[in-house]
Amino acid sequence: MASTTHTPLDAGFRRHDELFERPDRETLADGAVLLRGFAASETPRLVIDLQGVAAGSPFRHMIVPGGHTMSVAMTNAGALGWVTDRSGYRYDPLDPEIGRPWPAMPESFRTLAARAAEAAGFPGFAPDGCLINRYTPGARLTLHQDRNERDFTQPIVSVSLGLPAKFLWGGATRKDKVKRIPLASGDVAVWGGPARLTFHGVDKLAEGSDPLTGRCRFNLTFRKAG
Ligand code: MD6
Ligand code: FE
Repeated sequence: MASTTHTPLDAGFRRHDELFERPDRETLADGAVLLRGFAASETPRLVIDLQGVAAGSPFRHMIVPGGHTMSVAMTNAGALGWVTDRSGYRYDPLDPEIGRPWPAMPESFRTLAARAAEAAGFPGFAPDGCLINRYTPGARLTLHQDRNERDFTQPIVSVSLGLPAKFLWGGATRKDKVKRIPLASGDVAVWGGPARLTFHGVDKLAEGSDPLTGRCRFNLTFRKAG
């Protein structure tokens, strides 16, 4: 007959499970989770579809309101694209470079974003925009909040493709201590709820070459912007 008595050994294992999370799911904060390798099997399809998007709306280095040119090149897919110029940040239904709507969001993007959000506890995520970032060695993204979206109840889903990066994960204010979290190709971060306005960024990309993307890291961030 099975015993429910906890021996010291059982207690030891249970304690281990509580202290060390599964390596494929790391909680960054309340509302923010890193799903390691969640998109790993889909990275070739995602990169092909991303190149299709960039064929319609090419990557470009946008200008921030202060006048500096970003080291990260960007484009967008879906109904609303995130843009910055001297006048500020906004979501725009048109690609200002070509005066036409952004390319449609690929089905592979949409379904991955919804699956990842659901796995993170945000069912029914229906993104209307995907910002695509392209980093080459030396490029970085300074600490910022994503707050141009209308509805902060909806999470952001972020997919890493290609070269690894160090994600900078801060707190609710710019002064909070910043953690450095390694991100690999196929990793997916989801954050929302109490973590939705966390300050974050990407450290200067190290030199390297990836079999899928070459000397490049791509990041897809899915948003419900409108
Ligand atoms: C990047 N990501 O990983 C930049 N923003 O290249 C972001 O700025 C970001 O990963 C909001 C939510 C998730 C992110
Ligand atoms: Fe961001």
